[in-house]
Amino acid sequence: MEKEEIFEDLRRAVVDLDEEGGKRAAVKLIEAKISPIQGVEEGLSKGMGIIGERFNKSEIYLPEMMMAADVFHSVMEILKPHISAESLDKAKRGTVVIGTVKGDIHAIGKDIVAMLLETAGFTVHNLGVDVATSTFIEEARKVKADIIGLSSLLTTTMPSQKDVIDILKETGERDKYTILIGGAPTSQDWADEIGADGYGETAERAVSFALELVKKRIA
Ligand code: B12
Repeated sequence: MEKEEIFEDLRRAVVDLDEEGGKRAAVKLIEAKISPIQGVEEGLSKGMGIIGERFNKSEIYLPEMMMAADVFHSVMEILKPHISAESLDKAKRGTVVIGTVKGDIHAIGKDIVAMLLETAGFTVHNLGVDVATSTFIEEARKVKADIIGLSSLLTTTMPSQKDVIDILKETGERDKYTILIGGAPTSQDWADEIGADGYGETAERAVSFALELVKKRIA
């Protein structure tokens, strides 16, 4: 079976809320030795994008969006054990505190980023969703984080990413941490505007960014 066909099956499974079909496609992907990360990015995530567009046009409603998220999670359970960074040596590369900002309960993208950072050798403290600004800062201090990752999926919660940075500036701690932001409505422009160090459009990009930053620190 062609790679593209499997990606299409994964996309369709999310869009059609077809959990069994999604699991079958995931198994085929693994058997065909296709990168599971590519399966997530080219298959499942694209399917979620279509779900988002349909929700926007009121073609589907919240229950369908929740069911699509459930399909995503179930299929991820099959892919997760195969997502490993064998090519990367596992020396600890740094500590990351990551979460979805206050008022926002979107977890999927943030969890993928957390998982890939972990497989790339980072120690990851995943604070979950709806995380208070003060919690990000307290946890970062407590675990002596190198990187703070802030996820926001709603335009209304994006300002909370800025709040974290502003408070760190006020307390004189801004330079202690590398701040990465992400989530569908965010952008490089927004990262520049609020003074974040980086913007990760995809989880893969987030990881390569984190690795580049670590290299720079060591150099
Ligand atoms: C699934 C989903 C839900 C699920 C979430 C389930 C869960 N456990 O996560 C549920 C049903 C709960 C939900 C609820 C709501 N949702 Co919703 N949701 C979505 C949907 C369809 C997909 C999001 C997703 O999981 N994508 C797949 C992942 C893999 O992609 P991702 O999150 O973008 O993450 C990738 C990158 O952004 C990046 N990344 C993400 N985080 C981070 C962090 C860092 C540090 C870095 C570097 C990178 C990074 O890497 C990830 C992997 O590649 C989007 C549509 C969309 N296009 O995004 C709407 C969407 C985000 N939701 C929307 C809305 C409006 C809502 C609700 C307000 C609906 C309502 N009326 O109640 C509520 C809000 C609840 C709240 N307070 O948070 C809107 C937001 C509109 C806006 N502009 O603000 C969207 C865009 C849909 C739409 N088109 O209208 N939602």
